Amino acid sequence: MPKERIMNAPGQKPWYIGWANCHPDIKSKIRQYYSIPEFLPDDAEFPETENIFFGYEIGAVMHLEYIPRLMWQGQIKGSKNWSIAPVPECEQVCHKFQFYVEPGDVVLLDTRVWYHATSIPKGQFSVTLQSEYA
Ligand SMILES: O=C(O)CCC(=O)C(=O)O
Repeated sequence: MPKERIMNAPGQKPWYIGWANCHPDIKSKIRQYYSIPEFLPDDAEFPETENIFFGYEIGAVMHLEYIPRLMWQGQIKGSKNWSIAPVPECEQVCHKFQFYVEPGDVVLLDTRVWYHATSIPKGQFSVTLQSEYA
């Protein structure tokens, strides 16, 4: 990508990337910089892969995940808007909602049963670390 686009300079198309890392050497380097949220259960099972989402503006389109565990996600840099919607089976009792996270916030969401989309406020660069637990 040209440097102007990397930096999301005026007139450039924004970009947003989700990177699933499963390389053990990279994982141990990344884990020097964060720890698993302390409020997760001591006996929780964690996957070997973690995801890093970073970029500008666009975020993720509305979708459900097909993952084996519950998701947690820590906001590291910038802020992010989340839009959540129930699956059709729950629409009579569950409602759409939205929330906003800032650096230091941790989201716990069952992304297998709640549709979710994200967007980054204009002008901000968002970095997020995500994994799963059960
Ligand atoms: O953090 C994001 O922008 C997207 C996260 C997501 O789509 C997911 O956890 O399934």
